[in-house]
Amino acid sequence: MSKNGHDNIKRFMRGLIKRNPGEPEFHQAVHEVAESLLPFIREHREYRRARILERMTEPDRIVIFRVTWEDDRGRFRANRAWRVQFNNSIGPYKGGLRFHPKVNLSVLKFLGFEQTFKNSLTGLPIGGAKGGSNFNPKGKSDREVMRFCQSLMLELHRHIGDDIDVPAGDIGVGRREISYLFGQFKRLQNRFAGILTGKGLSFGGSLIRTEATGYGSVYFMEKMLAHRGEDLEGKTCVVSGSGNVALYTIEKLSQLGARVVAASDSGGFVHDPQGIRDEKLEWLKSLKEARRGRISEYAEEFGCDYHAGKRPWGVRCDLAFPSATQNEIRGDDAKALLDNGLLGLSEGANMPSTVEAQRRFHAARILFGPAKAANAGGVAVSALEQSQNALRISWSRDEVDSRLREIMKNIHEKCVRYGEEDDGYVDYVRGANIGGFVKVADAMLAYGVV
Ligand code: NDP
Ligand code: 2IT
Repeated sequence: MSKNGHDNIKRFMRGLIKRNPGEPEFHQAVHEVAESLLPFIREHREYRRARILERMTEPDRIVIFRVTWEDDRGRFRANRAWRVQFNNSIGPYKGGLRFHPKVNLSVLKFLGFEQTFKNSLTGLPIGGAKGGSNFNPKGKSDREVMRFCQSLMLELHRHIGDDIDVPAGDIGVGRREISYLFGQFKRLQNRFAGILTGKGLSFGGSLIRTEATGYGSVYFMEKMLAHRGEDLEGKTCVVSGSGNVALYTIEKLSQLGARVVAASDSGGFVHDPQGIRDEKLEWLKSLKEARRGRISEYAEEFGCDYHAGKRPWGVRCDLAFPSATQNEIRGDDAKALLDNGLLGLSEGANMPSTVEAQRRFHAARILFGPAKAANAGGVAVSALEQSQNALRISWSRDEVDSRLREIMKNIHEKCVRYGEEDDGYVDYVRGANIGGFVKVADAMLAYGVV
């Protein structure tokens, strides 16, 4: 990039940081996008004149509220919750809710900003949002989680709706939480509508939604490999996390002939050189989905190594699937992966690679599938759930899965269209950023000064 180009980004970021002090995750997400987009915008006068990127980095609105609830011992508890409605230019706001003690406004703004581009990439009519709370579901009883969710919905229901904003799950928010939230919404508004996705199958949920993010991340990797004349067969893989995204990434990888040798949680990682598959995978699913146990129990059950307090990136692999949280791959982790011969990485989590890690992956020219492309399968099937709800029908597993495959293929094509360089190398980061930007930006231009 020219000196002028660098100065341009610096100037833009200075303004953004000044307007949004103390929000490092938000700065990081915008910086990555600005690096791809500012040179592109310079070549398109209409976007420059309309100050599109300045406007796209300002959320439409943010709702912040207190959630008061009572724990099992009768004590009063208070948490904070947010809904960041980032951009509804191409459809109603859409994006998950995260319950985790480290949730703050910076994290939710980065997630909402990313969501706007991701949702556009799916080709479906969904705007970008994110929300959540600093509530920690770990160690809470089902009743406590229910009371918290009901109290949260008491406020949130005023701000969401099937044509307004449709939340879903994310870290700490799965089927149980969505069910409590949906039940409370229905009670408050006396109407049954698709105002949340990831619902139970008996009350409007879609087949494949549970699997969609993990499956989609693997389908995206398949497409990147195919573009280089390779496939998944026999590849050794490392997955981080053991939650919703990780479990179904592992499942699809093993179905497609790859071997997953590591998985993790916030306590550490397990290394199973034989591969996490078949009855071992089913055991892990029930450990995490039903019993809410720790990954260390997998090592005890199957007699493999457990590394407490460590991330899994030192394990030799061909392919990596970070599927836990933001900034979980640091510069030294990226170096370890590359030194071990990493071929490709698909980001199941949102922004799992630090700036330094991304720089190393880019320099090594590996297949790097950025989150907004690689993990878009989850929200895409959420949008399919919305369509089924609106039509009051349910599609079969095969129908939803084949639509998901088609969507991931189209996202891959968009990334290639905007990210392919003269020598055939595809910069998927640039491709996803520009590919996601154009549709939203054109809608904003059409609306005039809004
Ligand atoms: P879950 O809550 O189901 O699982 C999260 C997993 O990541 C758990 O294994 C958890 O371990 C681990 N984890 C969470 N925070 C940390 C941390 N700070 N350090 C280390 N490990 C951590 O969440 P999901 O699987 O739904 O989400 C995982 C990632 O995927 C997130 O980045 C999310 O934004 C992204 N994503 C999710 C989508 C979805 O459809 N659910 C869609 C697209 C992206 P522990 O249990 O010990 O906390
Ligand atoms: O980050 C994400 O894309 C999600 N957590 C899923 C959002 C959704 O609306 O399904």
